[in-house]
Amino acid sequence: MADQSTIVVATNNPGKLKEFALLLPNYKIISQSSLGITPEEELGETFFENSLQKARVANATSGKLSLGDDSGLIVPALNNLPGLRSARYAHECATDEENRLFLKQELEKLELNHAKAYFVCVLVLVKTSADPFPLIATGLLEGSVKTTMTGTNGFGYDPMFYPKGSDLSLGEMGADEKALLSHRGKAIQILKRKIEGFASE
Ligand code: ITT
Repeated sequence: MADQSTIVVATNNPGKLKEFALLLPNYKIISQSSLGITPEEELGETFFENSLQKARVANATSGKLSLGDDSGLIVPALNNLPGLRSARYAHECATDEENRLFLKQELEKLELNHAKAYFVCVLVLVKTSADPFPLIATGLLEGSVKTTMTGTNGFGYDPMFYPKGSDLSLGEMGADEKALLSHRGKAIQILKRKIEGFASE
């Protein structure tokens, strides 16, 4: 039986890793890179497929509970892009800043300075790489993206994203504030309940 108090987070994104350490205080969080696990190309057509693949790859090497996170930003006015391509929107090896500037340009091409948008996070937790019953949790955060960028907190598109009803971008919020309302924060709360339910069965 895998150690239930340690979770290998199958991400190479330091922004995600920090958020998981905050969101899962009762677990020992290990990054896949510290175990020398390298990610595989993301070939799935859904956030779920990619998240499951990440978790399986991490588990195959670590043998520990492994958590995949596939997430992204969806802008309906841009035909739901960047979507699955969020990390690689500007080009294959794009930095967060390049992706933000590319998004700004794509909005400006449509003469928009803001547009409705939402973040999606799909988490998959596996106990073995062939786990027939992975735990799955999804979180959404509705809001809008603006071409003006404010704040330096968080990562990715945070300085451009304004949660519904907020005058602050995610880039202006503290980590605790973002965790309470974010797509990742919501998905983790659901996942925790599933883990607790599973443990008591
Ligand atoms: P891993 O695959 O190693 O986890 P990644 O960054 O490539 O890292 P994804 O394939 O899931 O991860 O791409 C998610 C992208 O979506 C991420 O790089 C950001 O650009 C964006 N994103 C996801 N969650 C975000 C958040 O909370 N705040 C800002 N941008 C976010």
